[in-house]
Amino acid sequence: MPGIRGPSNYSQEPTRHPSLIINAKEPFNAEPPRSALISSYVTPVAMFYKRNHGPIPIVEDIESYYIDIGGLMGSSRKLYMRDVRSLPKYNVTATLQCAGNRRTSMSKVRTVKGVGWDVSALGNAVWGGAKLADVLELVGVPKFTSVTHSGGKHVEFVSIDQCKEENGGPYKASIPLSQATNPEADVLLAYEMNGEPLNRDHGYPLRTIVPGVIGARSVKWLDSISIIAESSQGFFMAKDYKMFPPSVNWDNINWDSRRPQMDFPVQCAICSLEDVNAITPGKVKVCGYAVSGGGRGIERVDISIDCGKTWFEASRYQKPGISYVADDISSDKWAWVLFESIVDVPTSVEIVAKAVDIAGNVQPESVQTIWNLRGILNTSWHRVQVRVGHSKM
Ligand SMILES: Nc1nc2c(c(=O)[nH]1)N[C@H]1C(S)=C(S)[C@@H](COP(=O)(O)O)O[C@H]1N2
Ligand SMILES: [Mo]
Repeated sequence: MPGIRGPSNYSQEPTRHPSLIINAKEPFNAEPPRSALISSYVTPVAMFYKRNHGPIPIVEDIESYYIDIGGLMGSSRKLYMRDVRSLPKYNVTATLQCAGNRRTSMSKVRTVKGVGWDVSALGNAVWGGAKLADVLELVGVPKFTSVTHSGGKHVEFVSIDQCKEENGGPYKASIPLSQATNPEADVLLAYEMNGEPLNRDHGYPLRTIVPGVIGARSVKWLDSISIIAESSQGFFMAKDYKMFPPSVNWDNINWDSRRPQMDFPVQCAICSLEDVNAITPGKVKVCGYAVSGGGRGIERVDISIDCGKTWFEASRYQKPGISYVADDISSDKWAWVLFESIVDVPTSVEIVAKAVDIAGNVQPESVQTIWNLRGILNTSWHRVQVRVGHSKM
């Protein structure tokens, strides 16, 4: 592939911010500290979680870099960066969340397989690029197509990185063609993040952004795009990122029995407090994020300090100073909301948060009921313990 190369070892990794919490070194997987995550609505690139399955690719010559687009669409062609840039540019503010966010706390119930994450395997960025619907139209697939004449129903994104799960092959994922050709779905071929060219960690020179869907479908370092009949058979679609019932274990698992996870469910987490914070009695600021998949806004965030017997509502905002209205055109539909509440804490307690989205979906109370062997989609009520005392602990 001209212009870009996927190294087979970790000798040429980019430098990263020293305050990131490293969950795995090779491949590099890291998240920001909780407090840094909620210090701004748009997450700075340096503080954005990094989720990789192999060494970071290297662009050797951006002029000769192109992606191949083909498959079940009657033709194929090469798409250079200048072709992508010639299409209208959109800036979409969208939260990317790894399906493994909060896996560490799920693994405390029963062991799960996968990289451990606290609550910061997500971030909110302004992604700049061309709409995939425009790109597909450019190559002959009209808007709002769900099946092509040759039977194509999915769009597969193939990267250039070398992943051990793929036996050294590239990362792949797909989305339905109907979503890819719907301009309202805001699926992007992005070349910018927060107004700057994507950096290597986040997919330079070109990645997919699929708003409202688990991060695993937003393929970085694109090499090719292909219209295919069924959803991608790549490892991360077919044998990973599927949600199994609690009864399924590694001896009785049947991967084909479940569909690849796409939208993520409603989620929230308190980020102003760690487990276990020692505080002095009195007012405590409880802040965090709430987000739902599929473009569903956040209707409410509830806080409790008596294990869920009574609740009060936190205030929500996206842009500071502007009140957030779920589902309103003034709000960023693909983006998280931050929440804030002042709580009076006289004694040591557990502080709990849960969010409700505009469809009325609520987070489940306990992690036990949603335990699954891959440890994905832990969206249980988020709990932090605070210890009240006058002495330093
Ligand atoms: N090519 C490629 N794309 C990828 C991945 C990867 O390992 N390789 N990881 C996926 C996963 S699981 C997530 S959660 C997001 C993370 O994106 P980020 O590192 O920009 O935060 O990228 C997705 N796209
Ligand atoms: Mo992920």
